[in-house]
Amino acid sequence: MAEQHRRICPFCEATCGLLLTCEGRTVTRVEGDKADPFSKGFICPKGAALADFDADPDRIKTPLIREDGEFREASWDEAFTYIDDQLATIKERHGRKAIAAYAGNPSIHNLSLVTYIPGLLKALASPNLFSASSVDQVPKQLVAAAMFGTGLTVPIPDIDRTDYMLIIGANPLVSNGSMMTAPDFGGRLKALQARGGRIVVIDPRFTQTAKLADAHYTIRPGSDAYFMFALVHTLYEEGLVKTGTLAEHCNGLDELEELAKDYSPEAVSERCGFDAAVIRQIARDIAAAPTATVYGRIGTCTQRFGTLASWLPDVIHILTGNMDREGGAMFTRPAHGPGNTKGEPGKGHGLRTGRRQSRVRGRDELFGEYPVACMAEEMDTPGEDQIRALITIAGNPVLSTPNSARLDAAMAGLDFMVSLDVYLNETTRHAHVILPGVSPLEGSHYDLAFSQLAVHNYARYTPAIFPVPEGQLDEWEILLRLMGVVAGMGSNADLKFLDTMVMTTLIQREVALPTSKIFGRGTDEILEGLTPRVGPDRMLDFMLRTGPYGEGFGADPDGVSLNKVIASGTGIDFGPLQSRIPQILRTPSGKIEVVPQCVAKDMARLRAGLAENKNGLLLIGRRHVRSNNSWLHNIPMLVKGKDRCTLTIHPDTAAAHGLIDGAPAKVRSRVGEVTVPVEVTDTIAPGVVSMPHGWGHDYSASQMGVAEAHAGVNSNILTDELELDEPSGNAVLCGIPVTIESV
Ligand SMILES: Nc1nc2c(c(=O)[nH]1)N[C@H]1C(S)=C(S)[C@@H](COP(=O)(O)OP(=O)(O)OC[C@H]3O[C@@H](n4cnc5c(=O)[nH]c(N)nc54)[C@H](O)[C@@H]3O)O[C@H]1N2
Ligand SMILES: Nc1nc2c(c(=O)[nH]1)N[C@H]1C(S)=C(S)[C@@H](COP(=O)(O)OP(=O)(O)OC[C@H]3O[C@@H](n4cnc5c(=O)[nH]c(N)nc54)[C@H](O)[C@@H]3O)O[C@H]1N2
Ligand code: SF4
Ligand SMILES: [Mo]
Repeated sequence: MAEQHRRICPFCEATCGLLLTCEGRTVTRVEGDKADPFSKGFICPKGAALADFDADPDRIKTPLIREDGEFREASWDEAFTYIDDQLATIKERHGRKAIAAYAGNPSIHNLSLVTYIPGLLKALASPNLFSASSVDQVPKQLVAAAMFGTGLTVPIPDIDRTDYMLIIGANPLVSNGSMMTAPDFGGRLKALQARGGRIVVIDPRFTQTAKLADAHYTIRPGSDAYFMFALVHTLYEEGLVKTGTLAEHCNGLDELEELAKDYSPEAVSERCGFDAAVIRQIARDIAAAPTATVYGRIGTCTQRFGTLASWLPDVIHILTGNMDREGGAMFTRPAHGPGNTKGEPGKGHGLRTGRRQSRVRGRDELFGEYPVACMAEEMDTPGEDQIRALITIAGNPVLSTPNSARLDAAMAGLDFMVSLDVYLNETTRHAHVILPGVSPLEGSHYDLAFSQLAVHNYARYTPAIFPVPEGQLDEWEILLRLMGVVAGMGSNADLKFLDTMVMTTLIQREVALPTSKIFGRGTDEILEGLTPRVGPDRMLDFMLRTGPYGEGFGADPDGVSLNKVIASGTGIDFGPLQSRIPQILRTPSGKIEVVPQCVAKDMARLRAGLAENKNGLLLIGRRHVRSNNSWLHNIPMLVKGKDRCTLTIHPDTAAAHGLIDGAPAKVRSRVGEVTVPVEVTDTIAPGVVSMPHGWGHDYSASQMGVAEAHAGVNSNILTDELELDEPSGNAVLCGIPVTIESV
């Protein structure tokens, strides 16, 4: 008999509510859940493919051990005994620093992973931690931490109430939004226009978002910081600055005018490929709009001036009175109680970075990690503390990080590698042991990260639809077992004991906080209050009950708990975003640091770059509505149709290089070369070429039949591991200098 189940989509940051029709263990239909108060029935092609992903016969379900270049199925005990043996030997011979870890993007979309990875990494006690953050959003987090005090205090464009939205380096109609959780982004943009608002898009490509916008302007890749400084310059020069009452909460406001002095629209026009008069007009429009917001994403983060280009939108918010007010940029107040709701309101220890440096390049640690662009050199440069073993969790760095040919070779040289993943792919083929993750439908779901980046305050939860299959382990159990291994407790530590230990640590920290709802209470009493739950659901319940709306284990009977969220059905609505400054601040000064050090220190580099790079071809990326980074290319309905892994190029640029539509071209950068079919289109600016990332499924030994048949080319063979956004260490993936010739 058919049954219907709700499930929050795990595939992207929009967190849409889906409705699944199931017959037995089979999902027969996936649709948008109209009853979901946040996503209201929205669904995209990826969400619709959830059933196909669940049923994908290539998804791995048993531990795999590589022997003589071939993978064979193994029992869990055999797999963990092998892992324990290898890691213990490496640690004994080379020390804890020799074992590294990389966590990929789906780690954040998966409740088991997001709650249990921290414990594993702590037990690993290695400085060599990496993640997809440093090919993504780390500049935004650096700026948030430096200005407001924590890395997730990210101002969120108040899309549902704003009158003007400047979208720069983002294509939310395709990506469905990122670092800003807003299901049906397109519908929200149309509603913005319908209430008389205006949308302006700045992108080297004429994207789907640009098509919907009221105006679109192209920009030279990597020059967004100059453009936005020119907006700031104009605001000052034309007397348009109106900070209002926020000024009393700001440190360093008066430095801004001086910093922007040299970047008049006329001074940056050529560098940006942007008409100075248009820049002035945009500044005036932002200042004149009743409310306005600036939203930047991958195009402004994964570029040379990623930190500055992620900071400037907030400067514009502050200078135009749009920071922390309705219709501007605001702060979410999520129910699970992240750092900016803990401790004394309005003050904290702020950003701490540089507690250690990477061995080869001497890069500072940031948020406990080194830039992933440094990972290969830490593996292939001999010496003390060289990385010899790697644990990957839900990551595919061979396709997603810069100079992937070097990383691919470095991984092949590791003494040992273990991967927790759902596919045998370009990265996991290097593993000696692959541990299989479960289907998303076999675990419960709550978005810890995205509920703190959402445009509305919600708590939404969906339970597991199917049980974890007989003989498989849930991912949190796998992580606990790995934790036991790296903590020296052997291959088969008592998971119940470890789980209680992890939970107890969280409780102990909370009851010691004088501002906590459960300050001074007994750990055992709280632990008892969480029974009979275990695993991620227990942790989630604890977070919700001690969070800002929480019932505090009896302290506030009207407050929330996981039971209450479950009882609500589609989730609890805590209302639209509200002003939260100064309570949300966690800087030592108790103020917004308007010009933080990470920004001030990078101004000289910005100045030096003003004269550079006016000609020459620059490579950028792009996304497609039927892709998800590197890992949904094995789903037939998502790869059907014409080849999407092409090099798009403007007709004039193509003609100048003797390239014709459909023919292959050779693209070269400092680090590599690829051959890729050309797609001539006037939807891209002259002098810029674009290739999507996440393709190149033609590595031998991977096991994804559909993806291999639609292999495409790995664009990260061209991106350069030495090119970083200096302050954050984020990789530069947009604006890579390349040369092109026809083949
Ligand atoms: N050139 C270029 N490169 C880029 C980008 C770009 O724009 N241009 N974008 C960057 C960005 S924003 C990101 S986020 C990174 C992504 O970088 P990664 O996170 O390294 O790569 P993904 O392609 O997301 O791969 C995710 C992996 O997780 C596995 N997986 C999926 N679901 C689960 C699960 O539930 N459990 C487990 N255990 N495994 C799972 C998949 O099989 C896959 O191996 O790529 C970056 N790379
Ligand atoms: N369908 C789909 N959705 C996704 C993903 C996916 O792979 N497919 N990935 C998810 C992930 S992990 C993330 S992080 C988000 C990313 O979300 P978005 O940032 O919205 O995604 P992109 O489509 O990469 O948009 C970046 C835009 O920046 C432009 N650009 C490139 N260089 C520059 C520049 O120098 N300046 C300016 N102004 N623009 C530039 C590109 O042309 C592109 O249109 O998407 C998420 N959603
Ligand atoms: S927009 Fe994102 S969350 Fe919504 S259905 Fe598509 S992939 Fe899933
Ligand atoms: Mo990302």
